Amino acid sequence: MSGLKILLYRPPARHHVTVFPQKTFPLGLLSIAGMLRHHGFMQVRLIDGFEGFNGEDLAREARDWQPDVVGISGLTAHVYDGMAAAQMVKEAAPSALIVAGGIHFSAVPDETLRVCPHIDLVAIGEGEMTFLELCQSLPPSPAHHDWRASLSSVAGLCWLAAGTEPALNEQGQANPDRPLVYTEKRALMSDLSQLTMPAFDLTNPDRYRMHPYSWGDYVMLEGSRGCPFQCTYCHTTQFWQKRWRPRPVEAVLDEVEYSVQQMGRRAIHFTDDSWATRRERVIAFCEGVLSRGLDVDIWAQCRVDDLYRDRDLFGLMKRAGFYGFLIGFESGEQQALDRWKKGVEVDKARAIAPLLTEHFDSIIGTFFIGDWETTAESFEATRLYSREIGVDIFIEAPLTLFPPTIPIWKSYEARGLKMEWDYDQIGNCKVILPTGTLDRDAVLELQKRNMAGFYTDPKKAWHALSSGPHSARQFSTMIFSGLEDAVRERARTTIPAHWRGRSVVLRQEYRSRHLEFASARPMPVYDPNAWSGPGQSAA
Ligand code: B12
Ligand code: SF4
Repeated sequence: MSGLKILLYRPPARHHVTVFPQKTFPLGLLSIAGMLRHHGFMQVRLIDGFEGFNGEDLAREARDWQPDVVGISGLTAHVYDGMAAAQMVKEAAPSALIVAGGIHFSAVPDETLRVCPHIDLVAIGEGEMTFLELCQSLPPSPAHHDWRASLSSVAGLCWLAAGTEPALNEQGQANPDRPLVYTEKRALMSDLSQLTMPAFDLTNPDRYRMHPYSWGDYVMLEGSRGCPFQCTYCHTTQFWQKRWRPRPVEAVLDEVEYSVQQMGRRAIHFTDDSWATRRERVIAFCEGVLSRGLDVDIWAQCRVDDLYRDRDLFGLMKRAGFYGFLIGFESGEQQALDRWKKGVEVDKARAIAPLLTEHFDSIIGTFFIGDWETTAESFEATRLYSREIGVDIFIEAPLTLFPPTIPIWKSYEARGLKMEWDYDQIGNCKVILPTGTLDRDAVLELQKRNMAGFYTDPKKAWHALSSGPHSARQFSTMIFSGLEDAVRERARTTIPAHWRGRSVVLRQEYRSRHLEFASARPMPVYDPNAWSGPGQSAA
């Protein structure tokens, strides 16, 4: 058993997540914690921003407990809060080694380390094995030792080389002369049966909600990782490397059973990008739920083509507890879907629409405002299409280009367009891009018109409210969370930062530093093969 003290942190969410539950379990960190414990690291604590904690709480915990390693997780929406937290932890516990990981930091390790020198290293990619091996390789009080030497054989890490020049330049940023060091590339786990049960006991499950205003008996589980498709706008394709890896059905069923029997949770939300990728798994899972006598409500994200293939299984799925799906319909124009390599046909969606309505009480349809080729007619086609297939919840989101560049970002830059770098905007999907025929204002106007048209249409409201309890809850949540976001945004812009705490002041500083850094450098091109061997400089 190891005495290493490990503190994990997920920064808070700044905005409501449209219709999604705002307060979701930090599954990535819980999975890492489960793996650590399984290998004898019993001193693991977790502070979750989604539970209402922030950088001040993390720093307090770090001061009192003096952890050896602090792991900070991050989507693009969490970057500035994560960096502010790293600085506050370093001040509170100078001997802690600070590791940033997760989908955003993995994409831009260079930028992360240079903008926030308090982050010691970035763990790139899938986290369980990297973090475990990192902890196994560290000496006690790692930051006071030569941790770089200890970690050079752990795959999937990146740090700034130790140097004789000062660590920080006059602006307080990491010295640009320090080269970057990548260890060997971390491969995805070949077999997800190696995963252990997430350490749910590190959280207070009652703090999480399927929706902010309802459902306290909720839990988030994972059935598979990744997606075999390669839609041109999707960040998942890069992080999970276009591979779909299932967990054993029995392990997933064990977790469902544990959730019901040990945690008293029966509203299950699957995080899978594409839950129904394999027909035989759909059958095995549903039959397993029924044969184990589990009384659950289940929600998952599925693709149109998978649901079309399995339309004869809708009855079985319903009996197993499925009440609804999130489906990425994306567009009512087939040529747009083909352009984005979606691999889906609008006619298949039309064919299953009545069956979906008949069997499930909540269909959330996501659509997005497309690329340069999108026209005013595309908006109208999408509006009509969403009505035709009868979604209960309609989400039309802007095309969001996450770093590192997906090809579409470069195509916009090549047209001479000034891109938005602010991670508060990108991370919360608030960037509006122009198209070949529409400027930003026109795009925003059309999007608002489609969204407002849906939510102010009494027929749609009645349809959603009368479809069933789940759909009614989601519809009302959508309206309430939108209002709450507007109030919170107003508070942010009117209450001075220094009244709102040090983490808010620091997050603003990191935002400015990042914007300065980004304007001086082009968006890096994602190249998964660019990593050099252990200990070599890649700068
Ligand atoms: C569930 C989910 C959510 C949940 C919870 C998100 C969360 N913060 O945990 C909810 C519904 C709240 C959500 C919201 C949003 N989401 Co979301 N979400 C997902 C989804 C489907 C699964 C995430 C998940 O739990 N995976 C399973 C766990 C095990 O994986 P993981 O969290 O990535 O953790 C692993 C590694 O990343 C790594 N790791 C993670 N943290 C750390 C930390 C350390 C120290 C280390 C070493 C490793 C490490 O190790 C973990 C285990 O391998 C992903 C898609 C995907 N497949 O990744 C999108 C995804 C993460 N979401 C995305 C987006 C865009 C959003 C929203 C902006 C949507 C919106 N329009 O509002 C919001 C942002 C919310 C916010 N402000 O925080 C994007 C993120 C892109 C980006 N660069 O940020 C993704 C990738 C979807 C996509 N295809 O584009 N989301
Ligand atoms: S199907 Fe969904 S998860 Fe898969 S690549 Fe396309 S958008 Fe991403």
